[in-house]
Amino acid sequence: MKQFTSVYDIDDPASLVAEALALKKAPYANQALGQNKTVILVFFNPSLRTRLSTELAAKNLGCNVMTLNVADGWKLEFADGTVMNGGSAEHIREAAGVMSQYADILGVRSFPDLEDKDRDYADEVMNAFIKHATVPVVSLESAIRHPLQSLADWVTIEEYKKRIRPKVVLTWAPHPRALPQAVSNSFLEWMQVAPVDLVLTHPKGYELDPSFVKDTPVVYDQEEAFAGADFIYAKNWSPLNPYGKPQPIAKDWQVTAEKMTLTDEGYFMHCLPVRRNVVVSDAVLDGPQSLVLPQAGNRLYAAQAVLQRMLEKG
Ligand code: AN0
Ligand code: CP
Repeated sequence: MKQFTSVYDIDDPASLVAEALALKKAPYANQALGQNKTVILVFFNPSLRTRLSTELAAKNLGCNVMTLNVADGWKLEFADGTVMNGGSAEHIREAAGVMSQYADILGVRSFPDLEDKDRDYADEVMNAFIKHATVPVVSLESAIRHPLQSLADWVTIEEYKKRIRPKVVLTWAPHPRALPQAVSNSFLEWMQVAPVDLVLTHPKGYELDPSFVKDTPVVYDQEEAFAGADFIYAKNWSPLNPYGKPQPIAKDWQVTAEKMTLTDEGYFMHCLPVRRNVVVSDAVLDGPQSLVLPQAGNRLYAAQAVLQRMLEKG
């Protein structure tokens, strides 16, 4: 596996889910695989879960792991053919080429700037690393996707589902800041190929990109969407139009205990970090229906399954 950036990099995503669940039972079974192998994780943006779970996943496989948190001082140039007489000190061609000599696998996190949709959706940073690195690249969340999160989400749904084909609802929820669409885009992509009935609900004006929504049913009435659901997956995202500019929106899209009663004793999911009593009420988050901690726990086995495949088939 040369890259892990979306569900389309995987021929058999259900098998990858099974591999993650197998690793959960025996996380140290493949420690010889990573012997004398090095994983470098580059973070252009902050992280709690992705950084720690991916580091631990690499260590569980016996790898060395080094994390580079990019501070403002390291200005990388991504465009080709530029005259570098401005603020950028180093080009991705050299940076990726150098890091590839120290690493067997490179992981990269890079958020969108939420100013220019075309530029963000070109996923420049992730694609530049893939182009110029000579080792496999894992997305640790790009401008438009968060595949390790979605894989962990699928693993969690697999563990907790009470019927063969559960109803899974992705709902928009309020947030005080403009957030990326990456988690939601990816969740749609992975759930579209998972054995679930997927429904998307959001206020008018928060439509996601059609290339990600595809034929997923969109319901503008949140309570109608929640009816009979097995899993409620909440996430805020900023609008595509006007791009990255949150609109004043009634806070009545918060997920509450009352709304959860519309589901079929459904579970609550969120990728974290979550704003309490903005995105979701304390009663839901602290109640028995909340899966946010097991979901974050599964980030470890999702990352480990992906790294394992890269080490085996890289
Ligand atoms: C980020 C986002 O929405 O993409 C990271 C989520 C995993 N969220 C925040 O920055 C709050
Ligand atoms: N869910 C997630 O990716 O969290 P971090 O931003 O803390 O890595």
